[in-house]
Amino acid sequence: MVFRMTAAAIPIAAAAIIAIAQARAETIRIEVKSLTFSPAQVTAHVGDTIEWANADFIPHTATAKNHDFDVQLPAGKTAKLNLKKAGTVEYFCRFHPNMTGTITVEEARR
Ligand SMILES: [Cu+2]
Repeated sequence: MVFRMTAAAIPIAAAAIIAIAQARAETIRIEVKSLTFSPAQVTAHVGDTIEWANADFIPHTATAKNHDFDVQLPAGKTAKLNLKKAGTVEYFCRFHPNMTGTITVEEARR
C-alpha cells in the first residue's frame, strides 16, 4: 500500500510540525534587578524566547553589541525576544553600560 498525502492533508501536517517546534522552544527568563542581569550568562537555542523582567524602578535596555537587537525594558515590565540565529551575543544596557550579559544561542533542537 502506498501512502499518498492528499492536498488537504498538507496544511495539517505543516501545522503539526510547527506545533512540535513550538513545544520544544523554551522561554528563558532573566531577572533585571539592582542594575544587574541575572543570570548574566544564559544558553538557549534558536526558536527560544528570552524574557527579561525588569524589577527595578528605572528603565533599562538589552542592547546587543553586534546590533542584533535593542530591547526596551521599562521599569517593572517584561520584554521578550525570539532568538532567530545561532551564535554568542554580548549585550548591555544603554543607560548603564556596566550592566552586561551574554546569550549563547545554539542551533535549534531536533
Ligand atoms: Cu540599565
